[in-house]
Amino acid sequence: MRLVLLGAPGSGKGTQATRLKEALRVPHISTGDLLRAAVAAGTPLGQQAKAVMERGELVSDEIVLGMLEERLGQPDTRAGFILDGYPRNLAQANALDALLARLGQPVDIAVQLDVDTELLIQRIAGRAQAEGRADDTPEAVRNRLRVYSDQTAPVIDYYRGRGKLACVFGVGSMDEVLQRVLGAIGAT
Ligand code: B4P
Repeated sequence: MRLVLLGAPGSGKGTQATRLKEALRVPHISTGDLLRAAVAAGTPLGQQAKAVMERGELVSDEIVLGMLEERLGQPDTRAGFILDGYPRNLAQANALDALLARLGQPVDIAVQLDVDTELLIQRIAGRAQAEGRADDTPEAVRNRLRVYSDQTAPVIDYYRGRGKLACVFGVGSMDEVLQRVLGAIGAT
């Protein structure tokens, strides 16, 4: 199963991907995690990405695609994967299709986690207290939500237009949402 998880910041993509990888037995690839690891390791790429992420903006398409291409080249992705946080704009959606066509591994389905904005803000505020992530400050969160509605929301129509979109209500316990996602992708 090759699955793309779409949703606003705080919608539960990372949370559900962690659970889905157990259920589907395929790796979870999060571009946010890959970028945070590069920042923590202080690589040249991480140094470039750090300030951009802290402002809540998108890291350049070129950097993220390079990282993703390297990850998708690893053998554990042959059985499938869960892509979390990519694509985040239409250019990334097109680049992903081209990359996966080259690999002969097209996306099977994109799942959109639908959560109200007020609840997104509450969830991220909860995580800010618990984890202190550098881009969970109120200003960065406002920016991330703006970037999402301007640049990432059109990606939902991209997959809808290709008949590959499933919308899932993302409010409820984490296990309830997981069951809905599994139902939507026919994996129950
Ligand atoms: P990400 O790491 O993708 O962060 P995110 O959008 O905030 O989602 P995340 O997965 O962390 O949160 P989740 O919804 O699971 O991106 C961070 C930054 O990296 C971006 O702003 C950008 O700068 C850069 N980046 C990443 N990918 C990029 C790309 N492709 N191109 C360019 N730049 C890129 O969870 C949020 C909180 O909600 C958690 O605390 C969780 O516990 C809670 N929660 C989840 N489900 C819940 C539920 N059902 N009930 C209650 N709480 C729940």
